Formats: sequence, structure tokens, C-alpha cells
Amino acid sequence: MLELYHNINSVCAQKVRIALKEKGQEANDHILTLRGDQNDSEYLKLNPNGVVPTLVDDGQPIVESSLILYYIDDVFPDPPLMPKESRLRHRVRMYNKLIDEYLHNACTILTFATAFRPSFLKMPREAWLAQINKAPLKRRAEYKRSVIEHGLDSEFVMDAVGQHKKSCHGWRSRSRKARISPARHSPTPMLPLSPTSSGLSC
Ligand SMILES: N[C@@H](CCC(=O)N[C@@H](CS)C(=O)NCC(=O)O)C(=O)O
Repeated sequence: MLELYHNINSVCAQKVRIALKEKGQEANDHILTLRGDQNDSEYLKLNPNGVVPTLVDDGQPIVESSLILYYIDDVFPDPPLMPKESRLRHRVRMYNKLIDEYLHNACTILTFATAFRPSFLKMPREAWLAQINKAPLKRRAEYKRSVIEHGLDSEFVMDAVGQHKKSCHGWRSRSRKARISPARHSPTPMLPLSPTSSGLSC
């Protein structure tokens, strides 16, 4: 039986739930609140980065949402989620890479700077700092500290907005090109690294 450690609102977990559904697979749910339980020692044994999702298959933890998707597609081949053609397979992997390396971190920064910030600010500073500092991913703790403290004035925010703009613009123009001439559609160009995004990968 599959076990899925996740959170309802987590975008990384949603894509895994969608993949399981596509494959007609059920997993036992273990819902984390992400209010500190992601850093419990028992959970860290499954996912040393203290993040969701984690898929456990036959007792073996599988981590990193994009890699979980490839795993699900390997283990349950029908219906296939990956295209057959090499260039299209490259495109799928490129989308996942861009999301993993840039977009998801940018999304976390903006979510913490806006939606999550108010509830942290209701707590004494030492309390929320202690919670944030428990995270094994120290770079992530650093940008969370900054956006909780400074909100949209944090040094990380403009870069995060820029990453969203680049991604949306790139994906829109690639979709347009693909509609005109799908056969000639070229692979996704890499987004340039910026000093604040380069270290944020999970
Ligand atoms: N690269 C990881 C990122 C996972 C991740 O950041 N998950 C978020 C929810 S979308 C999380 O668990 N956050 C908890 C935290 O930051 O402490 C993946 O794709 O699995």
C-alpha cells in the first residue's frame, strides 16, 4: 500500500495527488499541518528536508515531488504520463526543473510575504523565529525570516516576482509558438540565474 505524507494546500503535494489519480492509485493519507510537524524527528527520517510530499512505497520513502511523479510513472506505467518522443520528454523534464529550481521557491517567498505573514506576526518574535529556525533547509529559513520581518519590502520579493513574470511570459509565448507550429517547437530556454534565486533550491 502507498502512503502519502502531504498537506492539502501544498502545490508540490497536489501534483502528486493528481498523478496518483490519473493512474487510478490510492494512497493512505498522512496530513501534515506544516506548522512545525514537518520538522518532527520521525518525519525527518522519511524526508530529511522537512517538506511535503513524501510517498512511501513498500516502506521506502520517495521524496521530491517531481521525482515522485517520474517514480509513479515508472511503477504504474498505464496510462503513461510522459510523452514518447525524446524532445517532448525533454520539455517535460525542463518544466519540472524550472519549477524546482526557481518557481516553487519564488512562490514560497510570495506566499509567506502575504498569506502566512499575519499569523506569524501574531506570535512573539522568539516563538516564530524558533519555529522557522528548526527547518533543515537553512537558506529557506533565511528567506522566510526576511519576508515575515519585512513583508513585501523583503530583499527577496522583487526577484520572486521577476521569476513569476519570466515563467509566465516564457510559457505563454512557447504555447503560442506551439499552436502555430508544434513540430518545430524548440525546447524551453533556461531562465537566467539571479543572485537571490540561485541558492533557494530545495
Ligand atoms: N522541492 C521540494 C519542495 C517541497 C516543499 O517545499 N514543500 C512545501 C509545501 S509546497 C513544504 O513542505 N513546506 C514546509 C516548510 O517550508 O517548512 C519538492 O518538490 O518536493
